[in-house]
Amino acid sequence: MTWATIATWRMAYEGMQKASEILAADGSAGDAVEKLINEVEAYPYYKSVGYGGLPNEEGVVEMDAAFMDGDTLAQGSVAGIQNVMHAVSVARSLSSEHYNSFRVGAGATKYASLHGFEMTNMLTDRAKARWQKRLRETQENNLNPYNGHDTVGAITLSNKGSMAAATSTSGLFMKKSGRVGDSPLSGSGFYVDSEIGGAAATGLGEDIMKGCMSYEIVRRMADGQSPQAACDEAVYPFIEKLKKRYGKAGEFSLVALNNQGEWGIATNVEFTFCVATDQQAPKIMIAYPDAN
Ligand code: SD4
Repeated sequence: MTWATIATWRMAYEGMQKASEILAADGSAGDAVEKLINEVEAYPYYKSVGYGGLPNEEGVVEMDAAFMDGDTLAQGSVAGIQNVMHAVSVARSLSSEHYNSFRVGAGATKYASLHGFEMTNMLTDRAKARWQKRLRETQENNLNPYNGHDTVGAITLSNKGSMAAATSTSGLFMKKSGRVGDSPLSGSGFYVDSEIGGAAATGLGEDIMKGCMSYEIVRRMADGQSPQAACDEAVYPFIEKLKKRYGKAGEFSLVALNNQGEWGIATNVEFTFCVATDQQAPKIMIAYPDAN
Protein backbone atom coordinates (compact mmCIF):
# COMPACT_ATOMS: atom_id res chain seq x y z
CA MET A 1 0.00 0.00 0.00
CA THR A 2 0.93 3.61 -0.27
CA TRP A 3 0.06 6.44 2.11
CA ALA A 4 -1.12 9.90 1.04
CA THR A 5 -2.75 13.07 2.31
CA ILE A 6 -4.26 16.24 0.87
CA ALA A 7 -5.43 19.34 2.75
CA THR A 8 -6.87 22.78 2.08
CA TRP A 9 -4.74 25.94 2.18
CA ARG A 10 -1.13 26.66 2.85
CA MET A 11 -1.85 26.71 6.59
CA ALA A 12 -1.97 22.88 6.51
CA TYR A 13 1.71 22.58 5.57
CA GLU A 14 3.33 22.27 8.99
CA GLY A 15 0.61 19.93 10.20
CA MET A 16 1.02 17.86 7.06
CA GLN A 17 4.69 17.36 7.88
CA LYS A 18 3.66 15.86 11.21
CA ALA A 19 0.88 13.81 9.61
CA SER A 20 3.33 12.47 7.02
CA GLU A 21 5.65 11.25 9.75
CA ILE A 22 2.75 9.35 11.32
CA LEU A 23 1.67 7.83 8.00
CA ALA A 24 5.22 6.93 6.95
CA ALA A 25 5.65 5.10 10.27
CA ASP A 26 2.55 2.98 9.53
CA GLY A 27 0.40 5.10 11.86
CA SER A 28 -3.36 5.35 11.50
CA ALA A 29 -5.20 7.63 9.09
CA GLY A 30 -7.23 8.99 12.03
CA ASP A 31 -4.20 9.89 14.13
CA ALA A 32 -2.57 11.57 11.13
CA VAL A 33 -5.56 13.69 10.16
CA GLU A 34 -6.17 14.75 13.78
CA LYS A 35 -2.53 15.76 14.20
CA LEU A 36 -2.57 17.74 10.97
CA ILE A 37 -5.62 19.74 12.07
CA ASN A 38 -4.42 20.12 15.68
CA GLU A 39 -1.31 21.92 14.43
CA VAL A 40 -3.41 24.45 12.55
CA GLU A 41 -5.77 24.90 15.50
CA ALA A 42 -2.94 25.70 17.90
CA TYR A 43 -1.19 28.23 15.67
CA PRO A 44 -2.34 31.71 16.79
CA TYR A 45 -1.70 33.49 13.49
CA TYR A 46 -4.14 31.49 11.38
CA LYS A 47 -7.14 33.72 11.69
CA SER A 48 -9.81 31.31 10.58
CA VAL A 49 -9.11 28.15 12.59
CA GLY A 50 -8.66 27.40 16.27
CA TYR A 51 -6.70 29.65 18.62
CA GLY A 52 -6.60 33.16 17.16
CA GLY A 53 -9.58 32.43 14.91
CA LEU A 54 -11.79 35.40 14.18
CA PRO A 55 -15.00 35.76 16.18
CA ASN A 56 -18.63 36.12 15.18
CA GLU A 57 -20.42 39.46 14.90
CA GLU A 58 -20.75 39.65 18.68
CA GLY A 59 -17.04 39.08 19.28
CA VAL A 60 -17.46 35.45 20.38
CA VAL A 61 -15.31 32.70 18.82
CA GLU A 62 -17.54 29.80 17.80
CA MET A 63 -15.83 26.79 16.22
CA ASP A 64 -17.13 24.09 13.92
CA ALA A 65 -15.23 20.82 13.36
CA ALA A 66 -15.71 17.25 12.20
CA PHE A 67 -13.94 13.91 12.10
CA MET A 68 -14.83 10.85 10.03
CA ASP A 69 -13.33 7.35 10.01
CA GLY A 70 -13.47 5.87 6.50
CA ASP A 71 -13.35 2.25 7.72
CA THR A 72 -16.40 2.39 9.99
CA LEU A 73 -18.06 5.53 8.53
CA ALA A 74 -18.24 6.77 12.14
CA GLN A 75 -18.53 10.54 12.37
CA GLY A 76 -18.37 13.12 15.10
CA SER A 77 -19.05 16.84 14.78
CA VAL A 78 -19.21 19.95 16.89
CA ALA A 79 -20.72 23.30 15.94
CA GLY A 80 -20.63 26.61 17.75
CA ILE A 81 -18.30 25.16 20.38
CA GLN A 82 -16.55 27.75 22.57
CA ASN A 83 -13.32 27.97 24.57
CA VAL A 84 -11.89 24.68 23.29
CA MET A 85 -8.38 24.52 21.88
CA HIS A 86 -8.85 21.45 19.69
CA ALA A 87 -12.39 21.25 18.35
CA VAL A 88 -11.40 18.45 15.96
CA SER A 89 -10.27 16.25 18.85
CA VAL A 90 -13.65 16.72 20.48
CA ALA A 91 -15.26 15.75 17.17
CA ARG A 92 -13.07 12.64 16.99
CA SER A 93 -14.04 11.66 20.52
CA LEU A 94 -17.73 12.12 19.61
CA SER A 95 -17.26 9.85 16.58
CA SER A 96 -16.98 6.89 18.93
CA GLU A 97 -20.43 7.65 20.39
CA HIS A 98 -23.26 5.81 18.70
CA TYR A 99 -25.76 8.36 19.95
CA ASN A 100 -25.22 12.11 20.38
CA SER A 101 -22.27 12.23 17.98
CA PHE A 102 -23.02 15.75 16.68
CA ARG A 103 -23.19 18.33 19.48
CA VAL A 104 -23.74 22.07 19.18
CA GLY A 105 -23.28 25.15 21.32
CA ALA A 106 -23.33 24.76 25.09
CA GLY A 107 -23.81 20.97 24.80
CA ALA A 108 -20.65 20.62 22.75
CA THR A 109 -18.66 22.83 25.11
CA LYS A 110 -19.97 20.87 28.10
CA TYR A 111 -18.94 17.56 26.52
CA ALA A 112 -15.43 18.91 25.90
CA SER A 113 -15.08 20.15 29.45
CA LEU A 114 -16.44 16.91 30.97
CA HIS A 115 -14.08 14.81 28.86
CA GLY A 116 -10.98 16.72 29.87
CA PHE A 117 -10.23 18.61 26.64
CA GLU A 118 -8.06 21.70 26.94
CA MET A 119 -10.28 24.72 27.62
CA THR A 120 -9.00 28.21 26.95
CA ASN A 121 -10.12 31.65 25.81
CA MET A 122 -9.75 31.38 22.04
CA LEU A 123 -10.09 35.12 21.37
CA THR A 124 -6.57 36.49 21.10
CA ASP A 125 -5.90 40.25 21.38
CA ARG A 126 -4.96 40.21 17.71
CA ALA A 127 -8.26 38.61 16.64
CA LYS A 128 -10.19 41.00 18.89
CA ALA A 129 -8.50 44.05 17.37
CA ARG A 130 -9.28 42.76 13.89
CA TRP A 131 -12.90 42.21 14.80
CA GLN A 132 -13.20 45.74 16.20
CA LYS A 133 -11.64 47.18 13.04
CA ARG A 134 -13.93 45.16 10.76
CA LEU A 135 -16.93 46.21 12.79
CA ARG A 136 -16.06 49.86 12.19
CA GLU A 137 -15.32 49.29 8.49
CA THR A 138 -18.52 47.41 7.79
CA GLN A 139 -20.60 50.00 9.57
CA GLU A 140 -18.87 52.95 7.88
CA ASN A 141 -18.59 51.50 4.35
CA ASN A 142 -21.42 49.00 4.17
CA LEU A 143 -18.97 46.19 3.31
CA ASN A 144 -19.64 42.51 2.90
CA PRO A 145 -18.18 41.30 6.19
CA TYR A 146 -17.76 37.68 5.15
CA ASN A 147 -14.91 37.71 2.68
CA GLY A 148 -11.52 36.10 3.27
CA HIS A 149 -12.16 33.16 5.53
CA ASP A 150 -10.85 29.62 5.34
CA THR A 151 -11.38 26.13 6.73
CA VAL A 152 -8.70 23.52 7.15
CA GLY A 153 -9.98 20.24 5.74
CA ALA A 154 -7.88 17.14 5.18
CA ILE A 155 -8.07 13.54 4.03
CA THR A 156 -5.53 10.85 4.88
CA LEU A 157 -4.80 7.37 3.51
CA SER A 158 -2.68 5.02 5.62
CA ASN A 159 -0.34 2.26 4.51
CA LYS A 160 -3.02 -0.20 5.59
CA GLY A 161 -5.55 1.34 3.18
CA SER A 162 -7.60 3.06 5.89
CA MET A 163 -8.83 6.58 5.32
CA ALA A 164 -10.01 9.47 7.50
CA ALA A 165 -11.21 13.03 6.96
CA ALA A 166 -11.51 16.05 9.24
CA THR A 167 -12.27 19.77 9.20
CA SER A 168 -11.92 22.68 11.61
CA THR A 169 -12.93 26.33 11.29
CA SER A 170 -14.11 29.36 13.19
CA GLY A 171 -16.62 29.76 10.34
CA LEU A 172 -17.26 32.94 8.44
CA PHE A 173 -15.82 36.06 10.02
CA MET A 174 -18.63 38.25 11.40
CA LYS A 175 -21.16 35.44 11.12
CA LYS A 176 -24.31 35.71 13.20
CA SER A 177 -24.19 33.87 16.52
CA GLY A 178 -25.26 30.25 16.10
CA ARG A 179 -24.56 30.25 12.36
CA VAL A 180 -23.17 26.91 11.20
CA GLY A 181 -21.54 26.28 7.82
CA ASP A 182 -20.70 23.17 5.83
CA SER A 183 -17.57 22.17 7.75
CA PRO A 184 -19.19 20.00 10.46
CA LEU A 185 -21.88 18.65 8.11
CA SER A 186 -21.38 15.16 6.75
CA GLY A 187 -21.44 15.08 2.96
CA SER A 188 -21.09 18.84 2.61
CA GLY A 189 -17.84 19.83 4.34
CA PHE A 190 -16.33 16.34 4.35
CA TYR A 191 -16.94 12.68 3.56
CA VAL A 192 -14.73 9.60 3.41
CA ASP A 193 -15.16 5.90 2.76
CA SER A 194 -12.02 3.74 2.78
CA GLU A 195 -13.52 1.57 0.03
CA ILE A 196 -13.56 4.62 -2.27
CA GLY A 197 -11.94 7.86 -1.12
CA GLY A 198 -12.75 11.16 0.54
CA ALA A 199 -13.32 14.86 -0.04
CA ALA A 200 -13.30 18.07 2.00
CA ALA A 201 -14.46 21.61 1.32
CA THR A 202 -13.68 25.23 2.07
CA GLY A 203 -15.60 28.26 0.89
CA LEU A 204 -19.07 29.65 1.42
CA GLY A 205 -20.80 27.01 3.54
CA GLU A 206 -24.28 28.24 2.62
CA ASP A 207 -23.59 27.42 -1.05
CA ILE A 208 -21.47 24.27 -0.53
CA MET A 209 -24.31 22.78 1.51
CA LYS A 210 -26.75 23.30 -1.37
CA GLY A 211 -24.89 20.66 -3.37
CA CYS A 212 -23.61 18.26 -0.66
CA MET A 213 -20.34 18.72 -2.47
CA SER A 214 -18.07 16.31 -0.60
CA TYR A 215 -20.49 13.40 -0.87
CA GLU A 216 -21.13 14.16 -4.52
CA ILE A 217 -17.39 13.88 -5.24
CA VAL A 218 -17.09 10.59 -3.33
CA ARG A 219 -20.18 9.23 -5.11
CA ARG A 220 -18.59 10.01 -8.46
CA MET A 221 -15.36 8.30 -7.43
CA ALA A 222 -17.44 5.26 -6.44
CA ASP A 223 -18.76 5.25 -10.01
CA GLY A 224 -15.18 4.98 -11.26
CA GLN A 225 -14.19 8.60 -11.81
CA SER A 226 -10.71 9.76 -10.92
CA PRO A 227 -10.56 12.29 -8.05
CA GLN A 228 -9.85 15.08 -10.54
CA ALA A 229 -12.74 14.13 -12.85
CA ALA A 230 -15.05 13.76 -9.85
CA CYS A 231 -14.07 17.24 -8.59
CA ASP A 232 -14.47 18.79 -12.05
CA GLU A 233 -17.82 17.22 -12.76
CA ALA A 234 -19.29 17.71 -9.28
CA VAL A 235 -18.18 21.25 -8.60
CA TYR A 236 -18.13 23.34 -11.79
CA PRO A 237 -21.58 22.40 -13.13
CA PHE A 238 -22.97 23.04 -9.65
CA ILE A 239 -21.43 26.50 -9.56
CA GLU A 240 -23.08 27.16 -12.95
CA LYS A 241 -26.40 25.92 -11.57
CA LEU A 242 -26.18 28.40 -8.69
CA LYS A 243 -25.25 31.21 -11.06
CA LYS A 244 -28.29 30.40 -13.16
CA ARG A 245 -30.61 30.44 -10.15
CA TYR A 246 -29.08 33.25 -8.11
CA GLY A 247 -26.96 35.16 -10.61
CA LYS A 248 -23.91 34.36 -8.48
CA ALA A 249 -22.14 31.61 -6.54
CA GLY A 250 -20.00 31.76 -3.41
CA GLU A 251 -16.43 30.56 -3.06
CA PHE A 252 -15.92 26.83 -3.58
CA SER A 253 -12.64 24.94 -3.09
CA LEU A 254 -12.70 21.16 -2.80
CA VAL A 255 -9.94 18.59 -2.34
CA ALA A 256 -10.31 14.85 -2.95
CA LEU A 257 -8.20 11.74 -2.46
CA ASN A 258 -9.02 8.17 -3.45
CA ASN A 259 -7.87 4.97 -1.78
CA GLN A 260 -5.10 4.56 -4.36
CA GLY A 261 -3.49 7.83 -3.28
CA GLU A 262 -4.61 9.78 -6.38
CA TRP A 263 -5.93 13.28 -5.74
CA GLY A 264 -7.86 16.10 -7.36
CA ILE A 265 -9.10 19.60 -6.61
CA ALA A 266 -11.66 22.10 -7.89
CA THR A 267 -11.83 25.80 -7.10
CA ASN A 268 -13.37 29.06 -8.27
CA VAL A 269 -10.85 31.20 -6.35
CA GLU A 270 -7.07 31.32 -6.12
CA PHE A 271 -6.48 28.36 -3.86
CA THR A 272 -3.46 26.95 -2.05
CA PHE A 273 -3.47 23.35 -0.89
CA CYS A 274 -0.96 20.79 0.36
CA VAL A 275 -0.24 17.25 -0.78
CA ALA A 276 2.08 14.53 0.51
CA THR A 277 2.51 10.88 -0.47
CA ASP A 278 5.11 8.20 0.12
CA GLN A 279 6.71 9.51 -3.11
CA GLN A 280 6.24 13.22 -2.42
CA ALA A 281 7.34 15.24 0.62
CA PRO A 282 4.68 17.73 1.81
CA LYS A 283 4.29 20.31 -0.91
CA ILE A 284 2.34 23.57 -1.15
CA MET A 285 0.50 23.89 -4.45
CA ILE A 286 -1.59 26.63 -5.96
CA ALA A 287 -4.58 26.50 -8.29
CA TYR A 288 -6.21 29.34 -10.17
CA PRO A 289 -9.87 29.51 -11.08
CA ASP A 290 -9.11 30.60 -14.65
CA ALA A 291 -7.46 27.24 -15.32
CA ASN A 292 -10.95 25.73 -15.52
C1 SD4 B 1 -18.01 27.98 6.50
N1 SD4 B 1 -16.79 26.78 4.82
O1 SD4 B 1 -18.19 28.09 7.71
C2 SD4 B 1 -16.65 27.55 6.03
C3 SD4 B 1 -15.75 28.75 5.92
C4 SD4 B 1 -14.68 28.66 4.90
O2 SD4 B 1 -13.42 29.63 3.23
O3 SD4 B 1 -14.13 27.64 4.64
N2 SD4 B 1 -14.37 29.72 4.20
O4 SD4 B 1 -18.87 28.25 5.67
